Amino acid sequence: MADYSSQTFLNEKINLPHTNFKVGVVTALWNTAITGVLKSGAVNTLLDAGIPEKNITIWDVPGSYELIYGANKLATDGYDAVICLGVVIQGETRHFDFICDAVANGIANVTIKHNIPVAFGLLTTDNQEQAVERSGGKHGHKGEEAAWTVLKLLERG
Ligand code: RBF
Repeated sequence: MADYSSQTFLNEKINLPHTNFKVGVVTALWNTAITGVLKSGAVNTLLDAGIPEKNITIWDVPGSYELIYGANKLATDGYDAVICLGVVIQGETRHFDFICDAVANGIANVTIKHNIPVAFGLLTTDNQEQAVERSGGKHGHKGEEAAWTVLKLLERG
């Protein structure tokens, strides 16, 4: 039976028209042990694609909710793409839903308003284990995948 869970396209090589793109990597500090891994994966993927280090801005914001501000600020400052990374873990209260909804909608607004790729690299999990599995574990590396996503869109120039 076909394995519909494996996103093999993520291994496709990216051929950028040039490597002058300025890319922002905005990372939330909450659950920093995991968001740090997402960030390293994203930055390494950009470097592997030929984006020079000087063109990559790394900005750590307090929580995932602030990813919206970070992305909007960098987009306003003329960045070609922004990668947003965060981990929201389900707690006992309804904050999880409010934060996840706000970030999803906020980032969507930034990508539409500024017409640049903005990656939604937000893990929204029931527990820490699920987040670990998605940051280089058995469910892939969502930091690398978020970077691949913006590169794939920048490929068009
Ligand atoms: N930020 C995250 O990135 N991940 C979380 O799991 C998370 N949980 C939160 C739970 C509560 C109850 C609150 C008040 C905030 C949480 N935040 C979390 C922080 C949030 O993204 C934001 O930084 C703050 O609400 C300040 O605007």
